[in-house]
Amino acid sequence: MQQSPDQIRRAYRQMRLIREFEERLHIENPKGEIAGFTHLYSGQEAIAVGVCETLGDNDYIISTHRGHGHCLAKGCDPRDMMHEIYGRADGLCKGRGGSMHIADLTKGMLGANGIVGAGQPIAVGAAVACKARKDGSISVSFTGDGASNQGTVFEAMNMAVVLKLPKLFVFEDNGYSEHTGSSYGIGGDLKTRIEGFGIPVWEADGFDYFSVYEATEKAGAHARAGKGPSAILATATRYFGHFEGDPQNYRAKDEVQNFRDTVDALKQIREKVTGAGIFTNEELDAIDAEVLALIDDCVESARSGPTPDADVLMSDVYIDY
Ligand SMILES: Cc1ncc(C[n+]2csc(CCOP(=O)(O)OP(=O)(O)O)c2C)c(N)n1
Ligand SMILES: [Mg+2]
Repeated sequence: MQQSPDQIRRAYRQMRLIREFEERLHIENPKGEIAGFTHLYSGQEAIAVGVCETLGDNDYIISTHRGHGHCLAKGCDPRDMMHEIYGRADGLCKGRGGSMHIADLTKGMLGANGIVGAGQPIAVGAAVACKARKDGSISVSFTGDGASNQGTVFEAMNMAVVLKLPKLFVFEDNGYSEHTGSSYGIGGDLKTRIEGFGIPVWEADGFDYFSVYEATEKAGAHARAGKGPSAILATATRYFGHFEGDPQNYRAKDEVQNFRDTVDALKQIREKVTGAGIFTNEELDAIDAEVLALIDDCVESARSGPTPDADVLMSDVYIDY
C-alpha cells in the first residue's frame, strides 16, 4: 500500500458514498417518485473509484447506462445528482436527463449514456482534444461486458490505435449483459480481443480498490506517455438486478450474498487498512455515519425540489454559438 492515509481515506469515502447512494435508491425506487429506468452500480465501486482516483481535473471520463458510480467517483456532487435522478429543476442537468444522462463538464464527466457502446466514440473525440492540448491528459471510457460486443467499441479501439490517442478503455465484466451471462455472450477471450487491436491490457480484480488503482496507474501512464491507447479489464458483479425491478430469475439464489460475504469491495478495503494499522474500525465507522447522513439530506431535499417548467423542454438540446 503506497498510498497516503489521506488518499486511502478519500477512496474509502468515495466507495462508501457510491454504495450508500445506490442502496438508498434501491429503497426509494419502488415508491414511484423516480421516473425512468434506474441501473445500480453497487458491487462495482472499486472499479470506478480505483480508476478515477488516478485521474486529474483535466482528464475526461464517459460512462454507461449504469453511471452513478462513475459520476460520483469523478467528483459530481451527490446532492445535485440525486436532484437530477428525481427530475428536479436544480438537478445537475436541470432535471431533464435523469439517471441515465447525468453529465458534468466542469468535472470532465462527459455523460452517462442509455445507448450501449455509444460512449466510446465520444471518448475517442475527447482523446483527440487531449492529444491536441498536449497537457498529458487522457480520456477514459467505461464499457460493460455486453457493450464490448458492440461495433462502436471496435471502431473506437481501432481509431484510438490508428491516431495513437491518449485513451484508456476500461472494461467492466460484471458477469451479465442484461440477463445473458458474459461467459456465454462474449465469443473467445476479451483480453485477447482487445490485444488484437494492438492495445495493451492490464487486468484487475474489480472488487479490490488497490488492484484497480495500480493497474490504472500503469495503463494511464502508457496512454499519457504518448504510446497510444491502453485498457483495463476488471471483473466484479452487480449486487442488484440489471434495472430496478428486474426479478433476476437467471441468478442463483445465494449468488449475490456470497459475493457480499466474501469479496465485497468495502469489506476488503476495510480489512486491509485496519489490518495494516492505517485506520481503526471506529474511524471508518465515522466516515460511514457521515455519508449516511449526507444521503439522507440528498434524498430529503430531492423529494421536495421543484420540477422544471415545460417551456425549458427544448432548451440545451443543441449548443448555442
Ligand atoms: C445499442 C443498444 N442495444 C441494446 C440496448 C439495451 N441494453 C441496455 S443495457 C444492456 C446490457 C449492457 O450490458 P453491459 O454492457 O454488460 O453493462 P451492464 O448492464 O452489465 O452494466 C442492453 C442490451 C441499449 N440500451 N442500446
Ligand atoms: Mg455487464
